[in-house]
Amino acid sequence: MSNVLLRDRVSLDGDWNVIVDPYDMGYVGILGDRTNRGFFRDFRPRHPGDRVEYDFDASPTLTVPGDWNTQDERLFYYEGTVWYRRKINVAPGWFEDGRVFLYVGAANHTSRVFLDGEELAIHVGGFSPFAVELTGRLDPGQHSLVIQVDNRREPDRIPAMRCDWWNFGGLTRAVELVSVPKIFLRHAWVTMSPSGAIIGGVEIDGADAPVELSIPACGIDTTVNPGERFEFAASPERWSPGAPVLHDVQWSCEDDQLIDEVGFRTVRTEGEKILVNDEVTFLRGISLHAEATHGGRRSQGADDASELYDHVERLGANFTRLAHYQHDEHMLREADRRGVLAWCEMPVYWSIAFDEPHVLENAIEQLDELILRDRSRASVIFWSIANETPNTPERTAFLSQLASRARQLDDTRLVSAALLTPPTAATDQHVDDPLGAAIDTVAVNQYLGWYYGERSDIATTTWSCPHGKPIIFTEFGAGAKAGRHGRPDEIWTEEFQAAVYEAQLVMINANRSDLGRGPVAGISPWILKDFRAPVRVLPGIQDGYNRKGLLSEEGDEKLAFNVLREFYQ
Ligand code: GCB
Repeated sequence: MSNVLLRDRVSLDGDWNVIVDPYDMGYVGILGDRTNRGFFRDFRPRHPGDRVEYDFDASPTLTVPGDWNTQDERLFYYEGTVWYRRKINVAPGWFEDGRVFLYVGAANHTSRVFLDGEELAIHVGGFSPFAVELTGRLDPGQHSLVIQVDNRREPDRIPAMRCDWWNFGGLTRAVELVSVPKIFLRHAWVTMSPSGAIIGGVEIDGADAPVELSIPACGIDTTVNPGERFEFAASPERWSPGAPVLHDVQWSCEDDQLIDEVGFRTVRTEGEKILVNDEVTFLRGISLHAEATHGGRRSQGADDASELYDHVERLGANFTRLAHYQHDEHMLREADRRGVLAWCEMPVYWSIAFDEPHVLENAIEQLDELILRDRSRASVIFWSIANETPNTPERTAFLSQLASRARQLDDTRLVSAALLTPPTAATDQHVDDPLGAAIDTVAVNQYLGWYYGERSDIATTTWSCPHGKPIIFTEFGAGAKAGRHGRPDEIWTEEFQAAVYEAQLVMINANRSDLGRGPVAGISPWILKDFRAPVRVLPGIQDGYNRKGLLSEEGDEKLAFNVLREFYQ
């Protein structure tokens, strides 16, 4: 279900009792089969001789939402299963007439949901939301809700065995009960097509019934048919980067009603340019991980989103790359309110099992969960299907299918993927990846002046691709430890990082498509803030952090922050 933030909800956030279960014995028995006496039964001894070898009531707690790694030192590097248990006390009268769903904002990576001992659902994917219907199961009284969360890295998961970020485990986003009427609006979305029409769709659950749609700013007050795409001509005041205008959109169907705030803007490409509201727009971006501005923990919720976008605004960016997975819905709503464009991304990162049909199936599920949730957000202009994947026929076939699926669900936005450039020092960089044919913009992660190439050559480097499409530098950058100073040729100093930015920005200016100088239509340097990554081991410098942030992990600005800020101003 989508539009959950617009609905009546009962929060299940707070302390949950947890059992850490590295061998998964709360689910499987000694011979590897599913046990019937697993932790999900939430048993308590009924008499002194009763053999129950676990006890949620006496077990420690973790705060939900939150990663487990930064809440308990012993779980810092933990990858495995943790069982979460929360009692739900249902008062008489609750949920009597309508339906009720459990909604989990994100649980990394695979989770199973149990209510009163019964297994109800499994969800695969660590960053996208899911709903489980509990209608008829929450009579007045006390209930046991158990969620098994397992963040192991596995070859057939997405992402798979390796990535350059912390594998935060747990119920990392809000967990809520959502009540809706018997017949309800399961999905309802509206946006603006590239030609400026108001388009959208609606799906209802429970019965077939007409849906009323009212958007006063568009002069729309009409009935729309569930399951069909609608399209209306209208000219509302536009949402645009830096000038975010949101309009009331009201949906009603039988007893259900949703009131959303939606912005309308167009986005399209023309040759090597990107046009927003038919104006050629250079993307002044910045990349972000979902990590809070303080404490090196997973970010979640409206407050973290607002703090992250405060920094984005101070930088003067008009675009954010939300890497490398689906971020919290609050991030996109914040971007809508602030007038900042956004790139949403799938966790198809580096090498995954591109030849496994069930992996493609899961990628499609995860993509659906992202697009169905965020299709009405004006800020979102890109669905990105992958980051730095190997150029093989299996990869290209897999990602071409994801690109088609994205367009099937939403053909109003651009589809892209961040590609690997061959790590060469050449000053005429040619990005030739067959995936370029299947996507609307060719996004390139390039590390000239850091992983390869002389800094002195950066400024004169030129870029091309065989597809005649806009190129976006979705990454460039250099590492620096905040507070470390020295000469610009001394690695890890703020001066070194600032000098790489200066050279890159000269080159970027000389290749900008909005100025008619080349194919580069935008940038989102890597990255706003230092972020945790277990692969970053250099003592005294990295200490478990990727140091390419413009801000330290505590939000202190490095010199490069101002270099980019001045460029954006
Ligand atoms: C990349 C990856 C990103 C890494 C970054 C780095 O190309 O896309 O996830 O964190 O480089 O710092 O090396």
